[in-house]
Amino acid sequence: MTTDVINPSTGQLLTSVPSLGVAETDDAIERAARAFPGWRAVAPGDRARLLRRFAAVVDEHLDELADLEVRNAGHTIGNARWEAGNVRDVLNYYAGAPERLIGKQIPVAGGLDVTFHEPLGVVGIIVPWNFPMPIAGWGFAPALAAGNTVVLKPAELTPLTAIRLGELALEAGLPEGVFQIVPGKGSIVGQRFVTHPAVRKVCFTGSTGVGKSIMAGCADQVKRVTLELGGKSANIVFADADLEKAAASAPSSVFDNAGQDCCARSRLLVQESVYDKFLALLEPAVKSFRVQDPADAAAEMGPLISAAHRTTVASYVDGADVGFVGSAPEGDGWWFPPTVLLAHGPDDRHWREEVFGPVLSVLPFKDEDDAIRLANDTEYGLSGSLWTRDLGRALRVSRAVETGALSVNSHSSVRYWTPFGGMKQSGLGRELGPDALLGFTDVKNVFISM
Ligand code: TAP
Repeated sequence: MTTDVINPSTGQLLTSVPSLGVAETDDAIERAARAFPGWRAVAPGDRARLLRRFAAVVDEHLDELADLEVRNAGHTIGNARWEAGNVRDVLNYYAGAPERLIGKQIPVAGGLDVTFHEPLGVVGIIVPWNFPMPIAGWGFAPALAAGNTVVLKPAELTPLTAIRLGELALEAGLPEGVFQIVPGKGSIVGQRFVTHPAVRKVCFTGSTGVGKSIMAGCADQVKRVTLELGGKSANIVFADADLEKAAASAPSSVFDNAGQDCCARSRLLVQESVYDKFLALLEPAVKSFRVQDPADAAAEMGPLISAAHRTTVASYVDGADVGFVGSAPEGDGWWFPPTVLLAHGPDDRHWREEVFGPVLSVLPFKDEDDAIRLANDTEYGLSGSLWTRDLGRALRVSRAVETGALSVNSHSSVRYWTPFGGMKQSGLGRELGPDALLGFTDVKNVFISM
């Protein structure tokens, strides 16, 4: 079977790729299981060198990978280049790990007690369509560094960069079977990762609903699981903030990647004393946001991923109180303009649910307590921002907001050397930074009697 891959900027067919069934998925998993003993036995320095070589090969193909992502996912060329560079950087970062997976020596009577960070075996990684390259790299780089072998399922809509990364890994010298791409449907390939006993851990990024079913499925074999799920992050603007700076950066914090970003600051909370002033600053910033051919270097936003997704996004705008709207190309492709909706309370559907599109909901708040209450009034807890010049408030609110990543006077959430992941129903476990690595190992304690 094959799947058609579509360019979302034009709606045209790009290519077709294989869509694997259960038997082919089992073959890949079994190859990975056979490759595991050899890969875990590779000397730490040699495993580090192979990962650095993989990073170098990715770097040599950076333009090609970025171009593929522009065409397959509609990402702007600026973002796509950053994303390919992020795979290289994550590989280089975790290439430092094989030589630093250091256990403990614990004092005991009558012998020696030492701990080891043992690799798990085969790790199954399930990737969504919104950030195909980085999310793949955040899983496979630490998994491989810790000595595991990997089977990776890209989203059916966006398999091209993952398939290319699989080829580049072989070109870099990773042994056969250590890192395999298994394209196909989530309900077939992804499900098999959950049920096949040789897969010892599943790393899933995607919707909260599918994440819950994967967690339930993994319980049957007490399979390790990392979940990176949805978000409905708040961007809180206090009256004492640098309002010009906060307004200038608010559009990219939600419209970047056409809002198809789990960290999108899609709930804007503005202190009521500066609400009108802030919206007046925000309007020109939204209207001048450049939505155009993502291959154009000036583009700030491309199309949505599919026609079906555009219909879903539009359903949140229908009947809502529209504040103002930016512009988007007409004609072919799944375009949608940046849209600001005025919320009338925290029960509005567009305020509560993850839209996963270029739609920003705005609501005023009274004071610090009110802002914290509204920000936390959601099942999600992934990301967020707050804007203030008061350091005490910045710390108080940062500690009180229930999210895994928060930025003060900034919208950045992701650095490959700092932890990233969700609280509440936004996820389980952490990716990136030092915390992710140990999630790909089990601690073994050995006592030697003397
Ligand atoms: P999903 O429909 O959940 O799909 C994500 C991945 O899971 C795809 O590869 C999909 O395969 C696969 N999948 C679907 N059903 C499955 C099943 N029953 N068993 C195993 N795998 C299955 O999400 P999406 O629409 O692609 O992505 C959007 C969602 O992901 C949003 O909610 C967003 O917030 C979340 N997201 C979160 C993060 C982080 S870091 N927290 C990052 C990106 C996205 P196919 O689609 O190929 O069939």
